[in-house]
Amino acid sequence: MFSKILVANRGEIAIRVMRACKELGIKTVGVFSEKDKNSLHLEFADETICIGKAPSQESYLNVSNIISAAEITDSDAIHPGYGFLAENPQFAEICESCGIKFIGPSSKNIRLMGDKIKAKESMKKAGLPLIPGGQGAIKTKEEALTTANKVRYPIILKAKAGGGGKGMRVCHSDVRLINAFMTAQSEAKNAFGDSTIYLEKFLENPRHIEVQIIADSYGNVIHFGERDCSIQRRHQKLIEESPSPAVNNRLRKKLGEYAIRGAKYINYDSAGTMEFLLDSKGNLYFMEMNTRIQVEHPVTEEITNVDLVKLQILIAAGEKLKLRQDDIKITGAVIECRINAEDPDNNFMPSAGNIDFCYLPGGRNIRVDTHIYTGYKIPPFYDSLIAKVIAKGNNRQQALKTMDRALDEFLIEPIKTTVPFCKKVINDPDFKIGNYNTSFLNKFLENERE
Ligand code: MV4
Repeated sequence: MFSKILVANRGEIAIRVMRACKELGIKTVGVFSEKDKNSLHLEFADETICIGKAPSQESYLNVSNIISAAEITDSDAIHPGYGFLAENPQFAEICESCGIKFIGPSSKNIRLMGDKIKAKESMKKAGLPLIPGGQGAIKTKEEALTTANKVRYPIILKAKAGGGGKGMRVCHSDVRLINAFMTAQSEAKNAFGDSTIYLEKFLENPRHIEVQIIADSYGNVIHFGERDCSIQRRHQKLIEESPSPAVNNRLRKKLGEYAIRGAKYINYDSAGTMEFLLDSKGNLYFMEMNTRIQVEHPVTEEITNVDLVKLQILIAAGEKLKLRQDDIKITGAVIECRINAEDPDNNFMPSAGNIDFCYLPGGRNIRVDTHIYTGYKIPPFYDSLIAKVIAKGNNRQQALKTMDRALDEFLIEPIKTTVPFCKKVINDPDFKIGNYNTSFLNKFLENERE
C-alpha cells in the first residue's frame, strides 16, 4: 500500500481524494499555485508544496514542477483528479519511469483512448456498436463529401484529439460541409495541436448515457450502472443523474456488458467511464472512453454506496477487486447539480471574486462536495465549478424534492452562480417526468429568452 500520495489538483476534487486517503491511512501532499495559498484543499493535506505561478500552465499543468514536488516530499504515488494532467499519457509515462505510481490506467491506455479514432477502432474490435460514419481520419474535403453522402446527412465532424465537444461541427449539406471541414481542422489544430478530423452520422436528440466501471490488474471488471448526462450546455454537463429515466434493467444489462467487454479488451486496470449515445429508437452506440475519475462520480457512489476513489487507489496499489458484479445494487435515485461561479443571465460568464457569505445545504439525503467557504476568494485562473450538490431519494421524485430544498438552502453572496438556474431546470415539467435529451438545455434557454 502507498504511504504518501501527492494530489496533483486543487478545489473540490483534491479534497475528495484526500478524504479517501485519510480513510485508507495514507499521508497526503497538497500542491498549490501562488494564487491558491488560501485554498481549502491545503487544510486537508498533511503537507503542502508550492508548484508555481497562478496560470495552470506554470503550476497544475507543469509536469517537471509536479514530479519534483513528488520527489522532494518522497511521495510514492500521484493522484491527478480530473482535468489538468489526468489524461496526459506523457505525464503518466514520466511517473511510470520515475517509479512514482500514477493513480489511473497505463499510459498506453490513456494514449489509446485519447485518440478518439483509435478508441473507436479498438471498441469495434471488442464488439461494441459504433455510431455509423467514416472509417478513420478524413484527410480531404473531397473525402469528407464522399463519406457524408455515404452515411447521409446530417453528419458531425469531430477532432481525433478532441472529446468533450471542442472542434465539433454539425453539417446538413455539401455546401456547409466544405466550409465546416476547414474550420473544424483549424479549430482542432488550435485547441489540440492536431488537425485530424473524423466524421459520424449526426444522431438527432440522443441521450448521453455513460457507464462507470472499475477494473483491477488481474482482469476483474465490474460496472456500477449508468449516469444520464444529457443536460449539457456547450458540452459542459450541468445536471447528472442515476439511474437514467430512459434505461430499464434490460438496457442496463446491455450497457454494462458493453462497458465490461470494452475494458477487458484493452486490459484496462483503473476507474473509467464508457460514454454512449442512446437514440430515440433505443439504439446504443459507443462514443468515447474517459480514463479518469470524473466530476460526476459521486452520483454513482451515492446510488451504489461504493467509494470509487478508495477503490481506484487500492487497485493502483495492486489490490484485487473484492466486489463482484452481484454486490452492486442500484436502488432509489440520485441527482447532481453542478454549481458554477457563472452568471446564467449573462451567457454563463465566469464570476470570480470574494465570497462574503456562504451557507452550504445539508440535512438528510444531501451531499455537498465543495472547496468554498465564507471569505474565500475565487481565483479567475481555473475551472468555474465551485460545488456539487448531490441529492438522493427512494425514487426520482423524492430525490428531486430534496434537491429543490437543498438549492433553496444554498447561499453564496455576492457571487453569481448556477444555483437559481439549476432550480429552474429541475422544476421544468418535462425534466420532472424524465422527458429530456441532449437538446433540452438549448431549447430551455431559447424559451427563457422569449
Ligand atoms: C454526437 C451527437 C450526435 N451524433 N455525435 C460529443 C461530445 C459531447 N459533449 C457531445 N457530443 C455529441 N456527439 C453524434 N454522432 C451529439 C452530441 C451532443 C451535442 C452535439 C451538438 C450540440 C450539443 C450537444 C449536446 C450533447 C451531445
